[in-house]
Amino acid sequence: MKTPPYNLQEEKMVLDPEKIKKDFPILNRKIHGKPLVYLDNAATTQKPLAVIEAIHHYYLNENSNIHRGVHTLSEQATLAYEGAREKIRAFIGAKETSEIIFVRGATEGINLIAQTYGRKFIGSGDEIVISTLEHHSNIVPWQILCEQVGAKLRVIPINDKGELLIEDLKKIINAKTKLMGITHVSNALGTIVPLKEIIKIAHEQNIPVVVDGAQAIPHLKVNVQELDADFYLFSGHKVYGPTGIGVVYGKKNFLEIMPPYQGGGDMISSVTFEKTEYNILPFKFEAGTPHIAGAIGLGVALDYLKTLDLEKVALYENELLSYALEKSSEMADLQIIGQSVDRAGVISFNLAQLHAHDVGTVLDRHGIAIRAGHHCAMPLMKRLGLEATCRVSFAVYNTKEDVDSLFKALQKTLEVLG
Ligand code: 7TS
Repeated sequence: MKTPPYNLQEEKMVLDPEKIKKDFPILNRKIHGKPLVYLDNAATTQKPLAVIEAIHHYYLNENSNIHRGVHTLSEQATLAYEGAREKIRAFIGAKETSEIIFVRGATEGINLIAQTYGRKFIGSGDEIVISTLEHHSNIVPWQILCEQVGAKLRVIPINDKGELLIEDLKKIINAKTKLMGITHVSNALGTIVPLKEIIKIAHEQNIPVVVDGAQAIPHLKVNVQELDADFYLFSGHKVYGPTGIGVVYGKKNFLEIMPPYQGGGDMISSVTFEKTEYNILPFKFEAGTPHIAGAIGLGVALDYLKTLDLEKVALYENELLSYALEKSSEMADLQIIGQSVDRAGVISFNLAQLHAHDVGTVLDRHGIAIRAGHHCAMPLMKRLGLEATCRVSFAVYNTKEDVDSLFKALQKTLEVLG
């Protein structure tokens, strides 16, 4: 049996985008005869070979159910799965692995908190505060909860640059505010939210804060303890890991007083027809057989990022962003949407009077993948007076050449459609 490729070497690589590109086999593809330029990373990132091989290795050699077998395969699968949990704990700076819950993704993570913490501790007349920047995943679960318990949603406004109005936040929160749900980075505009400051303001009023970190984890070094976030969640597939796996971090004192999310195997310590005792953390929140291969793959994805060094990754991606912003300022027909100085990963824009979908479709003919639409942020689009934008979003394997290809293709799009 081969040694599991679960542990990449710890030594740091020098950031070499061309070399990094080679770690992602899909980037060799041609689309409509043109080399693929993948700029839809906020939707999902591509996977490095190390992640693909780890999943392959798991199913070839160790596939088994976890936490219940006395046989070798089950022990190995359990070790790999719990090893992944520890990698995630270390990556986000949590205190204990018991605070790391595996879920399907960011969406399930928010629903979990809404339906456990929310159902238990939020009631009629209470208020939940979110922001104008939120993805539908951080709006709809709270609306459902509000309907169920008779609570009310309040929304922190933004300025025209796409930045949160902190002074307004201070006016919105009051004695009725029982929870705040806030994104770390906007998926539609790239705005980095001043989380530390917001969490501090919320905590001064004893309001717990749920952070949607889906767009932050791939770009920023996150430390949940430094942020003092009460909950922090993200999806594996946006950070070079597999789909169908994600993480909820919760402070232990919250997780302990929360009821379970789903009932079933593994989340119990004993069951009789009269009464069920729940398992200890984090298993209380992981009913049924989880996505074992997914968790292992996510652990390896984080190993991969660590070998690149997240600080170097952030600097490099910032350089790419600045380069792309500079190029866009040279293009008279291109209007950038969202002007926040603090931004990560994303540029939203509209080209002349063209519909974003048409732009995206023409770019695809040039092998360039971007997202066009409302980006699952319809209330934000409404606030900006738009129906849709084009969005390019960067990952560590993108290069200045990718940006050049994008702008060449945008120029051609103008010639064809303009
Ligand atoms: N939160 C944010 C900030 C997101 O950007 C997304 C997905 C989610 C939550 C939901 O993540 P999921 O993995 O559970 O689906 N954002 C996008 C996007 O921008 N384009 O496609 C998906």
